[in-house]
Amino acid sequence: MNEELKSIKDLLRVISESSDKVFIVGHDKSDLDSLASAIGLQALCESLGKTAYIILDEPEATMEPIVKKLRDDNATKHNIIDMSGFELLHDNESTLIVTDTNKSDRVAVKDYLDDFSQIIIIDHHGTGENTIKNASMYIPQSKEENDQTPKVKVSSASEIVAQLLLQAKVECDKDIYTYLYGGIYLDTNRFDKNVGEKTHDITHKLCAKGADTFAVKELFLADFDEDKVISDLVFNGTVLKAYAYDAFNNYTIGFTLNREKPLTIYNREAIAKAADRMMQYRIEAEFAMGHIDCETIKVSARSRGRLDVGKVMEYIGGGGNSQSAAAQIQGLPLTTLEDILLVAIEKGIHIGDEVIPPKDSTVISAPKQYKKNHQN
Ligand SMILES: [Mn+2]
Repeated sequence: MNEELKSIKDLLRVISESSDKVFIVGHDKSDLDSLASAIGLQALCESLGKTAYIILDEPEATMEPIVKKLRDDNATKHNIIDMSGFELLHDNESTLIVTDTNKSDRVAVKDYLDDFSQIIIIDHHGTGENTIKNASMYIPQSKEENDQTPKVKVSSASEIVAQLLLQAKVECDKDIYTYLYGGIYLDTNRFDKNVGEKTHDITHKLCAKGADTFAVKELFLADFDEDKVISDLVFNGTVLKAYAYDAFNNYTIGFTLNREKPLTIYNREAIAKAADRMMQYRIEAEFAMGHIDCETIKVSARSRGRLDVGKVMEYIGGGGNSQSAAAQIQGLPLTTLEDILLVAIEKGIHIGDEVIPPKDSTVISAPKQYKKNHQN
């Protein structure tokens, strides 16, 4: 049976009364809210005389840069361990605190849930089928019964943990207030959504305690850098071509690649995001491509669905559906791949079930260099 905790006071009491050894875990694919709330909880547990460990078990390669930075800065200070550390340290007397999720399949310790003497869940997401059983839960519901307008009760796990630290009058490192502010900043999309009555009050108190709002903005600059790479690729490397199929159907297709430095290596995400970005514009379909290592080119294709990009990607050895598809090609220069795609489309593009060759094509927008080499 899950026991529902009604207030911050109840939650604080349950944590105070828990065992001397505590493990704290957030959700997989950790983010700033998940890890910041875990760090705050670790400090709270220590102030209550417990030994508390944070479990963060993610492959280095896919760990978010912000999470990696927080982990590296705090591994020793806040006992951040991975699953091998957990296996050495846990015993049947220990308590587990789950933060920022309530789902059993999203926690690193999913195979050990029966081994804890007690589980406490702190979350701001709705419960469901996979909600961890036999736990004490503090999950402020976002919607009252019979209430048509959902009221935001709490923005984030970080907001709850900030309330806990304030309630318990724990004096922390300023860094912790900064991280918690960052967790709220992330989950409210910079105070744009899910901001509840208490959220402003709590963030005000975090600032009064010394949260460095400037540092939080700095933490988020990593996103800006990634965005710039994508923007550069999109705005400097896109050719827009209009293909006329009949008097009424004129389809504009985007081809995006780094024409100036074709050998530039991108991460896969960046190419997919460039394709997604292009779909904000008035085009029918988009092909974004770039090297993901010296040998391999990745193509991400998107369409509104009228032009079947899945079929086009199959033609070059990839796959997907009519609206979203991809391919990886080896041993081919990037510009040759673009030419192959152009020929494939000139030969006839899949529109629904039919293959229809265009009657005419016009370059409607392109970098100067491209225009010089491809006069119509
Ligand atoms: Mn969250």
